[in-house]
Amino acid sequence: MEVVIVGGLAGSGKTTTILRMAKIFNDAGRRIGIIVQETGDVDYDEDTLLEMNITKKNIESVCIPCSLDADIISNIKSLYEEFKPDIVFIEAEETVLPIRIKADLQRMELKDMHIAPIIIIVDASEFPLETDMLLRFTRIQIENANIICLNKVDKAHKERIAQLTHMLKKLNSYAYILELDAESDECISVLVNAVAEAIH
Ligand SMILES: Nc1nc2c(ncn2[C@@H]2O[C@H](COP(=O)(O)OP(=O)(O)OP(=O)(O)O)[C@@H](O)[C@H]2O)c(=O)[nH]1
Ligand SMILES: [Mg+2]
Repeated sequence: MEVVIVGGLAGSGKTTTILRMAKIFNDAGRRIGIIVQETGDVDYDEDTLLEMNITKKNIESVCIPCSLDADIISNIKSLYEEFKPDIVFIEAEETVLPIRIKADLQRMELKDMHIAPIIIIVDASEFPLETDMLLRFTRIQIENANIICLNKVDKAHKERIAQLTHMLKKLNSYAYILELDAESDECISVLVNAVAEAIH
């Protein structure tokens, strides 16, 4: 079971990106599970999930670290036992650090579980261009990301994207930064390939 943790600010495009990736992996025959801390406007569309036979579990306790850990662990365990997914996507609420979820998952020592590169989604049309403007949790998310998606590039000026890329590289020179329009097939397949290369 591969676990793909997706973080980023509210409205950055996490749900859209996860659903698009899930569809591609599902079409390739992988069983998909999703764990989400529901806070946003755009919910996962139940019909779409049903069509793809995706099992979704909601975590209700947001911003309470202890119960959050317990929730993620119990949800991952039951998902694993009941559904045996090949890939589980975790959509983290914006203030939650994916690196922390990763550490909690690693402590579980669940057999057959592998943590995929951490994905952080950034809204390229709105994300601050100065490091001083970043909230602490956002900065930590960027610093610890393995893949940073500059999403909504369809809405952002080229100059802004270049400035943003420069700023993000200063914070994290190791991450793979890719431009994304989560609503375009071509962009999503680049992301899916990057994830597929890292998982088995
Ligand atoms: N123009 C544009 N809009 C996008 C793109 N990706 C997502 N959106 C839109 O942005 C809005 C927020 O997307 P979501 O996928 O719900 O974002 P989220 O990060 O899951 O949001 P929360 O769960 O509220 O934190 C929706 O209206 C999407 O349709 C993109 O690449 N381009
Ligand atoms: Mg969402």
